Amino acid sequence: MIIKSAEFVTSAVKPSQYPPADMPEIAFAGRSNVGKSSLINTLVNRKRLVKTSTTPGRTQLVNFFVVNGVFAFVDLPGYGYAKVPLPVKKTWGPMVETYLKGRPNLKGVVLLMDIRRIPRQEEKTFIDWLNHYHIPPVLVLTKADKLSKSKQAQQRTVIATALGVDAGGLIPFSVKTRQGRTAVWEAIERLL
Ligand SMILES: Nc1nc2c(ncn2[C@@H]2O[C@H](COP(=O)(O)OP(=O)(O)OP(=O)(O)O)[C@@H](O)[C@H]2O)c(=O)[nH]1
Ligand SMILES: [Mg+2]
Repeated sequence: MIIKSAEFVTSAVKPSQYPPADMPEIAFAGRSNVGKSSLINTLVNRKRLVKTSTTPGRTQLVNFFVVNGVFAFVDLPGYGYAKVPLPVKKTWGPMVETYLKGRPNLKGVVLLMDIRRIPRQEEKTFIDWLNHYHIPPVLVLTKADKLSKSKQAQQRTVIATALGVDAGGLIPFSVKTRQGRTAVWEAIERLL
């Protein structure tokens, strides 16, 4: 994918604030602090298109970006971070669910998981839920630079088993080394 442009469009909490559904869209989801905003920046070769944070739970809105003027990326707020205030937690579920269920131009969801963590019920439920709504998932294992190549291979198998998916379908990725960038793009291009 050759990136000619990447622009922030808008932030939304409800459908009336979404931009028009006039181009194919890919959303990025995962626990807070897993590296969603960092992945988007790496994909579009920009350092700060999307704000990343040292404070987990910073992305609390549905943020829309347009790439090359022809498709959109959506940075979803992270889930499961304990320090997010309760009122924010209560709006997270409905806000994300409303987006995922009601977006006619949504072509797929990139689900990010930390390569060092064994996914729990949350991730499994989310994948089942995506399947139920016929939204194809792309599964990315972030922060791969934190593990050696052999440990990465091990974790990939452990995570695949925990999720009940094929290990080949899990893409190890790192912002630091850019490992996996091409593979993630290939998966996204297939969906677009
Ligand atoms: N070592 C390493 N650190 C990473 C990687 N990706 C993200 N990080 C770090 O993890 C932290 C969180 O990254 P973000 O991209 O802001 O995560 P997020 O999922 O968007 O977080 P929220 O918006 O809070 O849900 C930042 O300090 C990043 O620098 C990676 O591949 N390797
Ligand atoms: Mg973020």
